[in-house]
Amino acid sequence: PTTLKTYGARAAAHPNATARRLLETMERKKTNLCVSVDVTKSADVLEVVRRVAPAVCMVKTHIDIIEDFTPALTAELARLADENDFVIFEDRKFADIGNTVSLQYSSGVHRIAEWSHMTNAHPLPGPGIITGLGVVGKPLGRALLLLAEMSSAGNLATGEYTRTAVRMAREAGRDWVVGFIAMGRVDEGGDADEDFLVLTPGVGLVAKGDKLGQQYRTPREVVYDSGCDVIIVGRGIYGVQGGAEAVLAEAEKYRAEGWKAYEERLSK
Ligand code: BMP
Repeated sequence: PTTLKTYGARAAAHPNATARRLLETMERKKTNLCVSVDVTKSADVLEVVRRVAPAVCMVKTHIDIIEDFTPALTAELARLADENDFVIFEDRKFADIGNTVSLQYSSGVHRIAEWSHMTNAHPLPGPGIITGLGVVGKPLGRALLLLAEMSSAGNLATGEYTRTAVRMAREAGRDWVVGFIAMGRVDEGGDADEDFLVLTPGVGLVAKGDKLGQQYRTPREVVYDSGCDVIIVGRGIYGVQGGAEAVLAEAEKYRAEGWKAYEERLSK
């Protein structure tokens, strides 16, 4: 199964350029940590990213929360990604018909496809959302994730919905849909050479949740117990007390925990 293969071996066999880049970076930097930079000013985004860069394989953005957005921010993020060897994931959660999402992905103020290596979509509207995003993203070598599950209490992405999301990804092909936002290995039972990435939010070493339904598990629960590939951590890292130094130290703590859980999983 996928969970017993190294990130490096998986990189070598992957048909999608962005998935390959991510898996190679994970192997090279020994990190399965993605930091979610959910702050609302450009300078603060860049400050957090510069701090955590050595510890991450990926930086996740919500570009629509930035109050002072200009294209200089995304240009600088792209530059930092190349300089520091990480992948950018805009957590856009597209959820409309194919024609609309292709416009939302390519156009508007944010022009997401221009700078974000990876993005994600809800499978809710049906396969047209995958095709519509693919018209824009595939020629650029981008990658798409489907939200097969969510971390928040009471969410509807369960059971048959989750299974249908996985079926939609298989039908779309791994050269475009490279994996899932999910809480575990939703892709079990696939072909031997199938390789989906599972990226998992709702990760915290201290808090068990927030007041708005978020639910946290530890890196070990996510990577070792549930077989996920990438841990996504937001407030647990950028929200830590103690300023910029403390942010990198905290990121390094999560990186080490996530990597240890991965190494133990390989010899399960
Ligand atoms: P935090 O670690 O601060 O709780 O942030 C989690 C991040 O992951 C947020 O950016 C949120 O939008 C995202 N996320 C999530 O928490 N649960 C999901 O199911 C899907 C997400 O994208």
